[in-house]
Amino acid sequence: MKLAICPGSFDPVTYGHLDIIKRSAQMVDKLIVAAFLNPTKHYMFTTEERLDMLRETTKDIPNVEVDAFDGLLNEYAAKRDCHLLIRGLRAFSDFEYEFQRALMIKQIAPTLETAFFMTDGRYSFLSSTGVRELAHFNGDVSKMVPPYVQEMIHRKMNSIKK
Ligand code: COD
Repeated sequence: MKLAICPGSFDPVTYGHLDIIKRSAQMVDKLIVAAFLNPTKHYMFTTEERLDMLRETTKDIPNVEVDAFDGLLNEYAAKRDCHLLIRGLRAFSDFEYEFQRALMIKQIAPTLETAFFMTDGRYSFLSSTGVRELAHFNGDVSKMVPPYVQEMIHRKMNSIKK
């Protein structure tokens, strides 16, 4: 079975993420979308919220499984018996970071390959960081995230302001 992992923070999942998830899922038998749990990082959304948004927005892609991982990505991949990572590339700045990461992963796990999907031009500007910043100042994120995520952002901002 051709298996791949698409790892990320997904804080929150955006149309940019969903585009690479859909396109890469077409090329494998199963795609695991794995949200990283970093205890030292402050996320806008809790782990459960990030997973819930991922599950809801990928529910129509039958070969996608949503999971969470902590620790090293290569160890998680080994545990899932997976040898392929999927990452997205937006601009040259992504390339430099991703290039270094892919080589580092190759160094510690030589049988683990990383494949890159070029962003769709419509989403080349899009990042979770940008969405969070816009949300913070009540900006319109409707073209950046699905309605379900928009609603979650709305609720989160309301709960913060209370
Ligand atoms: N278009 C295309 N791709 C996009 C877009 C877009 N608009 N937006 C995001 N993406 C891609 C990103 O390039 C990335 O490939 C993926 O979607 C996920 O993005 P994020 O921002 O949600 O997630 P990241 O990049 O912060 O995730 C980092 C990891 C959690 C994967 C990383 O920190 C990790 O592997 N941590 C585990 C610890 C570890 O093993 N570290 C050592 C690695 S050498």
